Amino acid sequence: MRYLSLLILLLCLSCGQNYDVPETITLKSDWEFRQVGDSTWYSATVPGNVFTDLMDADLIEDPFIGNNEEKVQWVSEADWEYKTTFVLDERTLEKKHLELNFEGLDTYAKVFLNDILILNANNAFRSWNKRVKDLLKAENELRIVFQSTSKYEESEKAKLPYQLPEGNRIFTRKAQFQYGWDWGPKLNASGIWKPISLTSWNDFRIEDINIQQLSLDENEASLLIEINDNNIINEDFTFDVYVNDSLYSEFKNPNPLMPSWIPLQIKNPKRWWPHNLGEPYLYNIKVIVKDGRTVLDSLSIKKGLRTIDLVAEEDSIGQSFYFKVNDVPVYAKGANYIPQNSFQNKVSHEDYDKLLNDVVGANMNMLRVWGGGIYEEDTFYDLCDEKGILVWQDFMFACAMYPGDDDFLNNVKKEAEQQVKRLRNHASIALWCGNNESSEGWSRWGWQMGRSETEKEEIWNNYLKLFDSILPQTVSNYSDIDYWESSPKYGRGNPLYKSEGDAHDWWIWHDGYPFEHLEENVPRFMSEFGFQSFPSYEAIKYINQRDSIDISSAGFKNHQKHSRGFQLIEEYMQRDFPVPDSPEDYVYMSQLLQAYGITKGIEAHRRARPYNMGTLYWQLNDCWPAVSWSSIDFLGNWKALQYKAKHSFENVLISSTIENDSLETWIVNDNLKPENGVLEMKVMTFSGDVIWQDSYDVNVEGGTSRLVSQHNINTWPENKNELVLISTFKERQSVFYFVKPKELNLPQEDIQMTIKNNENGFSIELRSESLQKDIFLFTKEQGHLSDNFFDLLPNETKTVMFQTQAKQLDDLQLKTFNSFIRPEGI
Ligand code: BMA
Repeated sequence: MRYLSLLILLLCLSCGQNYDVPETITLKSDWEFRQVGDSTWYSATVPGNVFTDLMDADLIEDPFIGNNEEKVQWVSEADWEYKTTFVLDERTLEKKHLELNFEGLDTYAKVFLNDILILNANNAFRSWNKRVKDLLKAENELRIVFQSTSKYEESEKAKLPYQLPEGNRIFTRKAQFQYGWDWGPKLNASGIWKPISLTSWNDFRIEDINIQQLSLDENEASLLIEINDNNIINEDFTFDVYVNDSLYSEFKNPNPLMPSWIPLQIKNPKRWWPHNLGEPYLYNIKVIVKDGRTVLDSLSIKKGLRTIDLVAEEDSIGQSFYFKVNDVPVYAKGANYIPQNSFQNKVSHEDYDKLLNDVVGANMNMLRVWGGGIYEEDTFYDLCDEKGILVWQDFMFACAMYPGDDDFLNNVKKEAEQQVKRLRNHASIALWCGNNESSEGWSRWGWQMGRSETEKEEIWNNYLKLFDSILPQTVSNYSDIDYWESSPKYGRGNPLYKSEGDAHDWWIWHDGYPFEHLEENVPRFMSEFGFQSFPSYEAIKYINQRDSIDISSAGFKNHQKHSRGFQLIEEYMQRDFPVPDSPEDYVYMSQLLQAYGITKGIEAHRRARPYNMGTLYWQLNDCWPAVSWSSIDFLGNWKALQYKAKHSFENVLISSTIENDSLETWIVNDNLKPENGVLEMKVMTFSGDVIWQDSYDVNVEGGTSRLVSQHNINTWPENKNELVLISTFKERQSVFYFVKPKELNLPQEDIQMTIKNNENGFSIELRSESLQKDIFLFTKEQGHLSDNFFDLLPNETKTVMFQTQAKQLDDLQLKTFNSFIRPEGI
């Protein structure tokens, strides 16, 4: 936004105004690094981290390949030193104020400016500002020494008379997943992970703007713009406020010693909505501060006007858990989000844009930023605002109990203040949540075993200090967002998990329960449930650095971080699917298996609306190429789940299920308006012979789910494994099978494929005389298929668009689930 200052500067030149705006220089060049004690310096990238710098210097191999992760563990145990030099002109040196801004140092860092220690940083989630006018010269050196986190952690551990679950990571305020997770490598990075800049100014600088929404109705939005600065305000200052580029008011500051509060009314305000319910409209609000004819500073904020509430109230069932946006209950559909790369500097704006487009493209309206990762970059929240994606934001605490000493708590308090203030203007922020699974862990994971009562009390009291006092107070002091102590409210060991608050259902996967369990046990809001699958062929080839699909190499196995992961995939596959021999087919089947289980859950949750008001599966994305619960792999490829979730998340969903021999068909309508139409249902054989059909006039109110048809399945012939139900309602179609995939007696029939060039790539037409289930198209060419893993109905043509830069599509191949069905008796 400082660029805006420069723009204004140029404009002012042309309109006769003076300017004296703050100027910012980003210190990103000429950085070098070395291991502390070594004599050789190597070139470094800032922002960055020591792993990627070592890779760039060819000193280590890519830890995402094969077993390389193991070979680079020494890097985290060493201390590292970074330095740069920068030159300042006289004009800058003469400014009244000069401040160095460190947006993120990971983690224990001593910062020296011209050999003087100016900062001792100890929290990767905090930013640090240092006034340095007295220390700066024409030629300067900035040097930062990072101490390995384990040294500090060991010394903190020694101070405690007991051990806290889980491991030493709890002592260090940095991304917890970097210590290794069940989907991610142990790559504990250190370095300058966010930009460093130098800002200089004379009389005035805006530090931060907070736009409070005092009231909002059809006629008017009443806002209060709070400008935080550290300046003495001259009585002649004016604050010009622009709304969408039109001058709204020229405000004279009434009280020179107070922060500036500017009231702002917007008539007939347009609201911000999650994208599936309306337009995520954003106002552009700009403040320009002037002293007479001199422009001093300016800042723009994109502000969405909406109300948002978490409704967690006692009701006849237990405790509700749902979000209301603009007073309308919103069904939350989406996934849990983790960092996109173990090395944050490798995540580009384009990566954020693509992933969040994939979120919208799959009809999701909420992401949960999970507590073991990072508070995301501004870009992430800007894009969520723009694209209409709600964000459930965890504080960065996960699956552990944390220390309760004053130093730790004060450190966290400052972190929370900075983060809540940073994110409070974002329309997308729906909730702040204290931690991931710490409360559940304490109650249920055996963490209390072998501890004295006093010890337990102390640990739990420390938990309460942080999650029941410091964090909720910070959220309410600095924002109007709701706070939730821990996700889930209850673990699956407590039967209340189904009737109160949010739930994580890990009976599936961790406890090996069949997927049907999800249909039988629907909670009020499912904030986590998931199942693993293998990543794309491309990701597997990357891991092995070979062109063939090898899923048994030692290097590949290192990319499965769950101790029973392979075994659980196999068990579930045997239960519901055929188990293919070839690795290539096994990968395909694992993705179908994951999609089958998770969409079963999504649809059961949605059918249960309003008992259940949200379903967020675990997990959207990966931080490295891996076998994991993700629906989009590290390279951005959509797995079967992402395609199938797209259908299961559509605002209007036709969903069928069998309850005690009764086929029940539901229509779920997440739209605000009613949906009226005719539901056509037909049961047919795989070659298209219709054996039953019916139609129903249906009216489903907005924001409801309705059972629209019930039919006894025993009225149809015995061979349910050769039948399919096709239901259509207002151009939406659902395909439903009566038996498990492995029991289907699907015919073997040819598929005709016609490929045609078009402006954006290729169109692919497919046709077959009998039903083909789960057709998977794949090619070496990069691009995106409009649909994949779909069912092709008998004698119907399906056209898929392949968006790509490629000029040829010679290697397009397909798999069909039909080919895995062995004719009976063989
Ligand atoms: C949930 C998450 C993560 C974990 C995932 C899969 O509990 O919160 O901690 O990676 O399960 O085990």
